[in-house]
Amino acid sequence: MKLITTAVAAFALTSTAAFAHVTFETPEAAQGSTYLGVLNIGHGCEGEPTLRLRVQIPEGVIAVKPVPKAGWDLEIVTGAYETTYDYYGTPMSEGPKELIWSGSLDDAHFDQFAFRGKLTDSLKTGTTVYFPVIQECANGSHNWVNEPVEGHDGHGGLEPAPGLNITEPDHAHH
Ligand SMILES: [Cu+2]
Repeated sequence: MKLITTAVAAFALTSTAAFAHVTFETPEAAQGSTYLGVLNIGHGCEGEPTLRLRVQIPEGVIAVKPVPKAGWDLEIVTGAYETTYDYYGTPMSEGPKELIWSGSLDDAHFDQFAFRGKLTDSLKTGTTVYFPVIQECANGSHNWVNEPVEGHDGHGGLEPAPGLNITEPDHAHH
């Protein structure tokens, strides 16, 4: 098991089809853009409903705001960033580091959890940024915190973290 120890890992293993896991609806976004991250929750835990979803915000993604969901409690854990970022002229050195939704999602149902955040220039074009997700159920949890492994279905201790590919900044095309 290879735990993600840095927020940004090499842009290499992106072809892993992850239809049943926790994945981003839009798995790529431009450097410097404001990203709407929509997480697909494909299943619960061995048939059990999901009771809590904890989404960790990697370094370099700032000013994050979660989208509230009816029937779910929402908690925002804030903390210091590793550096001070410029947010449209305002220095920003702290903010949301983890988003926690608490409620219930049946294993037979599908749902999405969303947030918006600024992808700073510190996130390099051509890399994949991973958002570790802990999915808690009454009978245990899925820890989507690993780098994807090619050719592995991603269960049994190798649950891949949802990844976001950073593409060229929009102004590069002008
Ligand atoms: Cu899965």
